[in-house]
Amino acid sequence: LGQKGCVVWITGLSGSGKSTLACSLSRELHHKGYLTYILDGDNIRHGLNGDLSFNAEDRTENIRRVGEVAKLFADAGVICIASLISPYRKERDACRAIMPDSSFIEVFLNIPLEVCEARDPKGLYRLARAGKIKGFTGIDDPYEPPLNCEITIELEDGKCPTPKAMAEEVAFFLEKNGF
Ligand code: GGZ
Repeated sequence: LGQKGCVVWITGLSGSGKSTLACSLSRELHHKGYLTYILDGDNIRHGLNGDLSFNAEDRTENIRRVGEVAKLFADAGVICIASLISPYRKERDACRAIMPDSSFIEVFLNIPLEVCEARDPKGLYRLARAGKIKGFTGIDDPYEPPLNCEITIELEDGKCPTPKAMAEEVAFFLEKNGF
């Protein structure tokens, strides 16, 4: 007990490893005795946000709703891990703005498009390149990188850090900042 709630907001391209980091971080924090909850864009789009598409207006609404739900979890004292592309800076900043000071931790998974595209875990980039998915982030839809995020995760010597290494970096930040 004594845990302070917060929102860890993971942003990055499709295939950058957001869901993997969210799971790994959640496991790492559970191990240390923290209560966490993951709001994953792809999952939430099957339920709460099942009415939303990928046009700009619906992505904006997707981000807004996840931000509001994340805030509820944080209010309840949970470390809420939100992982969605959230390509627009303005909407991410709006989610930050509704949170108490310093309790919105933005993590930018800065993995180059070429690397995400080479991974293509669901074959979506291939479909986007073939014009079968329109408005795919990074291909024919914008991604606006954060300007002032708390944590940036990048390739090291051309390789992605392991899920465990990424999770430890975020967990270290949380502990250092009193969560
Ligand atoms: C981007 C898309 C698209 C388009 C379907 N653009 O890698 P994934 O498959 O599992 O995660 C992506 C997910 C994106 O949902 P988010 O809620 O995170 O997006 S946003 O924050 O922009 O609202 C991808 C899949 O859905 N997907 N079509 N056109 N990603």
